[in-house]
Amino acid sequence: MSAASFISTAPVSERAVLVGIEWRNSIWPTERSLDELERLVESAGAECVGRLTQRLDRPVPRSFIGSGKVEELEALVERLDADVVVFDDDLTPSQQSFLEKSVGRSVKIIDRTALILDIFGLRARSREGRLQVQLAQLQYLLPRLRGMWSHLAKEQTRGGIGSRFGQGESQLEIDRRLIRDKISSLRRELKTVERRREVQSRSRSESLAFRVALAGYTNAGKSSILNALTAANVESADKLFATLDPTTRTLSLPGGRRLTITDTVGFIQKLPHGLVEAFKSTLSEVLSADLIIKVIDAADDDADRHIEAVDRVLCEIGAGERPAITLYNKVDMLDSEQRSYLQARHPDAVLFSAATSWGLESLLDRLSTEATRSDTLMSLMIPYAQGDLLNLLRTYGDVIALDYRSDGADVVARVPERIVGRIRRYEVTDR
Ligand SMILES: Nc1nc2c(ncn2[C@@H]2O[C@H](COP(=O)(O)OP(=O)(O)OP(=O)(O)O)[C@@H](O)[C@H]2O)c(=O)[nH]1
Ligand SMILES: [Mg+2]
Repeated sequence: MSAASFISTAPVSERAVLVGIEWRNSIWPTERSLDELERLVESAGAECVGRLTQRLDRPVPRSFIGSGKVEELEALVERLDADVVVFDDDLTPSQQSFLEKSVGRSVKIIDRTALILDIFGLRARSREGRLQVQLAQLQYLLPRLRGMWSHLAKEQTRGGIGSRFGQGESQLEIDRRLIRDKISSLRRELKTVERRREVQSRSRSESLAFRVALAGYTNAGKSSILNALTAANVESADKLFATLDPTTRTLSLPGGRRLTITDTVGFIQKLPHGLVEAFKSTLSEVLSADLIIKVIDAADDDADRHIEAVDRVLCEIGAGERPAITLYNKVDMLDSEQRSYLQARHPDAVLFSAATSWGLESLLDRLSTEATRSDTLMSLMIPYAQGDLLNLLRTYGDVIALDYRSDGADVVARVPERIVGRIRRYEVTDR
């Protein structure tokens, strides 16, 4: 039997056609944007079979693309036997339903936002993450119900058996009401979960460790960095939005000082606003960090645009002014000349490779500089009965000199801001 005669049992993946617009003043080349859209489609488990682009000044109100392009799309979908068409820009509900009718053949018409919501739905694991995604999905769906129920509405105006059910309230209205109810109940549930998170996060912010958050473009290697620095064992994968839920781990710097590091959901160009809104509480980990590490994929040609997108989202969540450093990851993919060029262009950035740990020492050095920036140098006399304070200094600060005297430990230490208050009464000022 030849290999070709085996029947594959793998699920057949959906076949997608991508549609992108070359906007007149766009700074991002359409093909690049479509490359990213293709990766999103693959991350959702589908396959790209074709692309269509059009140069436009602004969207056509009724159909988004011109009527000639709609016909072209119809023909392309037919020829390629596609199941779904993905627009790289947001469609209004009426454009979506118009296109769905025009293209016909029960082909789904979706946009980048719907695709991202779908991927988030596939990835959400924690209860909070699932609630956040469900909420964003239903909010997206609500104004789009008309298209889905238009055939039923038609039945009702025609009259006859079945059309009299639910008099005074069309199926569409019933469904809208059900969805609104569901949205309210999700909001309530989310509030409860968020309150619990606030308690946890407050206890973390009261924790004495310096808190670092990894933020950055999706697939830049945030989870890999967490794994390289700590034995976190977080899933890292070559797909977009592999991580949704935040993970926090502790890291001890070479001098012994303890930090916490949090890995979070990635950002992307044209990230749906509703999703940023929905994930605000997850992203609050970034907002409350003492230091944000902005992770950039150094091997990506679009690195500069990624930085812009990351800065935009950080501003949107109110973290634009937080202390931050930039880390170029994946420098194992660059040769030494490219590395030198990158470092010369961004003298303040850290170069690192999570894959090979290249640059680990300078990353740890930099973290140490940042973590000790607000330290106070103190001379202390700590009574032996307060031995735990000495441990506290060793774990969260740096003990520089230690002399055991008869009346206690004579210590010189660099003390982090949040510990100074606890230790001040043992300070010796007359030396
Ligand atoms: N060559 C190379 N590949 C890397 C490096 N760091 C990460 N990768 C790869 O890049 C891909 C994405 O890594 P992740 O750590 O999942 O990226 P992430 O930023 O957490 O991505 P999301 O969670 O999807 O936002 C994976 O295939 C990693 O193996 C690196 O330093 N060098
Ligand atoms: Mg990740």
